[in-house]
Amino acid sequence: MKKALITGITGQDGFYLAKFLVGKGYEVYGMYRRSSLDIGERIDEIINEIHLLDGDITDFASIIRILQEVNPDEVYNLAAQSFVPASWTEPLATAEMTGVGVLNILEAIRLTNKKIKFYQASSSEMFGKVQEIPQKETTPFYPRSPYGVAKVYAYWITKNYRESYGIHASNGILFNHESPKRGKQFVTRKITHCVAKVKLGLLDCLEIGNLDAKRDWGYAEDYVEAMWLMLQQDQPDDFVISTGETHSVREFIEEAFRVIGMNIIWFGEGLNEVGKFGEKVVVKINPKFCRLVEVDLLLGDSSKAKKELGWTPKTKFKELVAMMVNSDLKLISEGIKTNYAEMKR
Ligand code: NAP
Ligand code: G4F
Repeated sequence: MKKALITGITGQDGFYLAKFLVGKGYEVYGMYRRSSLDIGERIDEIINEIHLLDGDITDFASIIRILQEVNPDEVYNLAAQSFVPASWTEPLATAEMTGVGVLNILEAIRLTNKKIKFYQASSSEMFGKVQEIPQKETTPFYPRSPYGVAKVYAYWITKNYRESYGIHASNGILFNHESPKRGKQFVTRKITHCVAKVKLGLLDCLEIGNLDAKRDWGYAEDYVEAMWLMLQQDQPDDFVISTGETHSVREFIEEAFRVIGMNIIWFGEGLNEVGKFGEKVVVKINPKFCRLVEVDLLLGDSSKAKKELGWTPKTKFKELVAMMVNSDLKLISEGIKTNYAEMKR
């Protein structure tokens, strides 16, 4: 039985990857940070099928302890401060977690067992102010946030440990991927959660930032398979994982409202633009959700992953939006705890 260690097990991807690896017959170990709150919310349904170990990727000692205890065949590093706006308010913590944390893991692998295969959760945010459309493995990086800059460091240190020490270390350059398990401060889940509340009469209006930013949105469950495939290759390498379609925040909102039977129409311009259903304003702009600098357009070309890994995305944009809206409708109407405070960020 192969053993896999997942950092960031309590996050969106941690859940889907753990579920996928358990399904493949792996013994799965997850690293989680000690918290004053219950850590189980996302991983509840698989908690009895995995082993949890407390540690922090900024704490080198805890990584060494866990590697010695588990001796995994594969390590998937999903842990990061992953919310882009928080990287401006907490730039040093972001650099430590999202950047240097990766070096901690690689160094721990080098010291304990160089045969461990390593996956790094790299990001399309590294392309930032895009130098080419679509973006592929050879597109130059131009990060636009402290988060993006930290991910560029993490990308290069992963590549460097591969070249310097022969470690099987791969970067998955994943474009945005979403699901019903997505954190509620990210735009897709914020939209689907608010739209569900509007439908249930619990909220009048969705407050949003830049309507015209475009993203290549895929489904997280499809994307974790690509992570695993990268570590099954004879040689480590770097791969773009994306759908090859881009949509604006505006289109995501329109589609989410369509799922609940509301066709919204836009009026006005700039900060005064509103989305209306009949006479009722159901979307308005709040500048506090706009960024210091923006990543305007992401669109990935994952033909290398298709050719070399045999990976393709399965879930289409409209299916993803419907899945997320319907899940939020169910969660809210069943009265499952939701955290509105998170959306105020
Ligand atoms: P997420 O839901 O925010 O999960 C992040 C995970 O990292 C959480 O389990 C979090 O723990 C953990 N974590 C944060 N700091 C840590 C630390 N110092 N030590 C140990 N664990 C720590 O993110 P995600 O969407 O699943 O994304 C997974 C990874 O892929 C991240 O590295 C992200 O940057 C990257 N990525 C994501 C996307 C995307 O669209 N989702 C695209 C490209 C790359 P807590 O629960 O305690 O906070
Ligand atoms: O959902 P977002 O916060 O995701 P973002 O910034 O693209 O980052 C996500 O994807 C990256 C991959 O490219 C990951 F590496 C990263 O960890 C994270 O998972 O914002 C998407 C877009 C942005 O352009 C933002 O300005 O939506 C725009 N937006 C408009 N109104 C908003 C809002 N974003 C948020 N979070 N909240 C808003 O109200």
